[in-house]
Amino acid sequence: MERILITGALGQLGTELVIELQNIYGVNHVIVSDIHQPLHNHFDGVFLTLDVLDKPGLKEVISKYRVTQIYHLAAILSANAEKTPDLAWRINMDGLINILELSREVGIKKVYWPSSIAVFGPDAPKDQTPQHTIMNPNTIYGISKVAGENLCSYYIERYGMDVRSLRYPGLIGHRGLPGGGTTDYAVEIYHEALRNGKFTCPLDKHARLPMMFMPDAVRATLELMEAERSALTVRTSYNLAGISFTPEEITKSIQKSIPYFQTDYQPDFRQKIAASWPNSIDDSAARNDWKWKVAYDLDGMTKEMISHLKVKKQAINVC
Ligand code: NAD
Ligand code: AKB
Repeated sequence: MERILITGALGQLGTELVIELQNIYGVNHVIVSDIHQPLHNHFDGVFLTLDVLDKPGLKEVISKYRVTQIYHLAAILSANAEKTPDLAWRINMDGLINILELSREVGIKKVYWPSSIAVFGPDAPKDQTPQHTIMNPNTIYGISKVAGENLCSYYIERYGMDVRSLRYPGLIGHRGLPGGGTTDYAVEIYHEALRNGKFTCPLDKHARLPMMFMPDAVRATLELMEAERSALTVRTSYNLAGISFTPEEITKSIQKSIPYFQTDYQPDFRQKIAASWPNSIDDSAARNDWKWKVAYDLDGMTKEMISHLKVKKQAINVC
């Protein structure tokens, strides 16, 4: 019987992944944790306040709940990381090494840890960025993700552990709000389209970035975690491709449902980060090894985002 611990579970990804993991393993087999308390009673089952820098606290939880798998999501994302690089490094790196060390000590069966397209810096090929290529990230977030990937690979090689990872593109979902990334604009734009009919974009209108709708990202995560270990050839983190688009293109997609919607552009420090990242990703290793296939395109995602956010807005108006 599996018992799953999720760290950083109140974030954009955790909010969605918890629901699917609870569906698979049962509500009482998923231990939901974050450094913060939930604002609303989001989740059924066990919620714990847990700081990933608190190694003894983590150890106690792992042992008390006889945890068998860990999804380690706690992190500081790219835009926030540039504001406090020292804190971002500590949370992203010390948090990961705490999880890997405790997993080694107690024999956790599988660890999931997300990486990011941020591992690629300005020297990497921009289009269809390959799985294995020059990386040289120039953000503290990207540097922590490259180091984290190598750390995971080290624990796999040295201790025979089963650690799995995906390099997510920017994730777009309607359940959780994003937590300080460069790609957050692609979530905020939908909220603002419905709220105000206009949006001020912090990126340039032509800033093309790899993105993915949340249901695809959650499915990719679960498919990777369920894949036969012997099929996995990438020990660091798998490239994962969804949709690549610019702020101008997502605006046009939204205008198909909300014709009066307008975006204006006031690029800030996030544009420099975006400019250092790929335009699109080659994920053939994921497609070959565990048969990954994306489902949503830009207009498909836009339709779903608008219809779910409209329902949410109506519910708020009724309250
Ligand atoms: P998020 O910022 O929305 O959530 C991160 C969560 O971690 C927050 O709820 C925060 O409270 C928690 N946290 C921060 N410090 C903590 C600590 N010391 N101890 C415990 N919890 C702590 O991020 P997300 O979008 O949910 O991302 C989850 C993971 O996926 C991260 O590793 C991120 O790098 C990766 N990722 C996300 C995206 C994306 O577009 N959202 C893309 C690529 C990779
Ligand atoms: C960010 O923008 O920091 C994240 C990511 C792509 O890792 N969304």
